[in-house]
Amino acid sequence: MKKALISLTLAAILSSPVALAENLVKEASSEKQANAAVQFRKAVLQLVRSNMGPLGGMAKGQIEYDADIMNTNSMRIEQLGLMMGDYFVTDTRKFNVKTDAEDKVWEQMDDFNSKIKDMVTAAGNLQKVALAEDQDNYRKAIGDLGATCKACHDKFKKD
Ligand code: ASC
Repeated sequence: MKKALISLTLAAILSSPVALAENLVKEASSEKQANAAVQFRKAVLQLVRSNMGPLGGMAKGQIEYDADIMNTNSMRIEQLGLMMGDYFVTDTRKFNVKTDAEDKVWEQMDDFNSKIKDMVTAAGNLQKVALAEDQDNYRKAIGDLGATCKACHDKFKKD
């Protein structure tokens, strides 16, 4: 009885896609599923963009320094970064979808995920700067975060 329970639990863990999601590439099974995957990953990126906007404005001096907004937005970007890899697991290359994603996303998924990790790290750092109300370093911290967006776009986004 106990043995059966253990092997059942083990089987559940081993077949769970969640535990391994970061490095799994899963081919989309239909055009409908591929289109949904494109829609969802765009939604995540749009949310990053909407949170990045005010930060960019602050770095450029177009928007007044605001540590609360910086804290909130950097925390959101960190969280969105933590889910971003999961939203790119579905490989849509086989289908005729309208996407800015380069094929390299699925050909070089480890590098793609490593660039996402850079964004998560930079967002975490910006949050620290915001919480410390460190007004000498926030522009650089925002710039460093923006640079991680650019590094990924340069390689993995069609222009
Ligand atoms: C933004 C935004 C991006 C990045 C990128 C950084 O604010 O919408 O896609 O920063 O421009 O280079």
